[in-house]
Amino acid sequence: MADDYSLTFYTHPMSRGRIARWMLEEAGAQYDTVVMELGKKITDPEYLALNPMGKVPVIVHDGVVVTECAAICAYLADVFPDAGLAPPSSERGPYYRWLMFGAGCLEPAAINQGLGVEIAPEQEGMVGYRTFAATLDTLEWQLDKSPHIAGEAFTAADVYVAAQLGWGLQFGSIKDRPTISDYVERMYARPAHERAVELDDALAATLG
Ligand SMILES: N[C@@H](CCC(=O)N[C@@H](CS)C(=O)NCC(=O)O)C(=O)O
Repeated sequence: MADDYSLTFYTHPMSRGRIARWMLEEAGAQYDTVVMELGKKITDPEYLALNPMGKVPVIVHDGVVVTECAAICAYLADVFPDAGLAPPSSERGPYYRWLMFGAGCLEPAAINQGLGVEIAPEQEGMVGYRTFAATLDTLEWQLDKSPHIAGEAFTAADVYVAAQLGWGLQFGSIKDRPTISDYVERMYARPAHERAVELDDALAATLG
């Protein structure tokens, strides 16, 4: 990636923006941060022109708008190839699989778990993630076989999956799952994660 790019990161430090921040730090990107207000609906027309959902995070890279944390992770891995955060294109099967599992199964499963949504046995066939427990069992099944979610190497899929598992551990919805806690601990020990947490914690402190 040439040095003369523009990259703006719209976020709030107490949001999913933390996932994107971690990924920006892994990629070694230079970026400007714009803090959005959370707690009431974003109505700023300029922001809604970037993301009509009125949600954070958003990145704008040389005029390209990317929303959705999983997409932001994948996009940054592609535009900062020197960081080595995505496998070569011929070997991307497991990478795509687990990144999409993170967005399509883990994210809704974790949110519904937090909201107390119960999946009745007769509903499991319709629910893409089956149940929260099945989703975690499946991640453990993979993590028992490889040190990273998509295999031997760390990738952008680890940022996305580990961040969500980390929140589950933090808020107590994931308990007694040593494979998962060991994985999150290893991912969180990465210097880029530590930098990202420091930056977001400092930002949060300025917001009071
Ligand atoms: N699917 C989005 C979800 C983004 C999201 O829900 N962000 C929350 C903060 S964690 C937000 O902006 N909430 C403000 C609102 O909905 O008004 C992603 O993966 O980035």
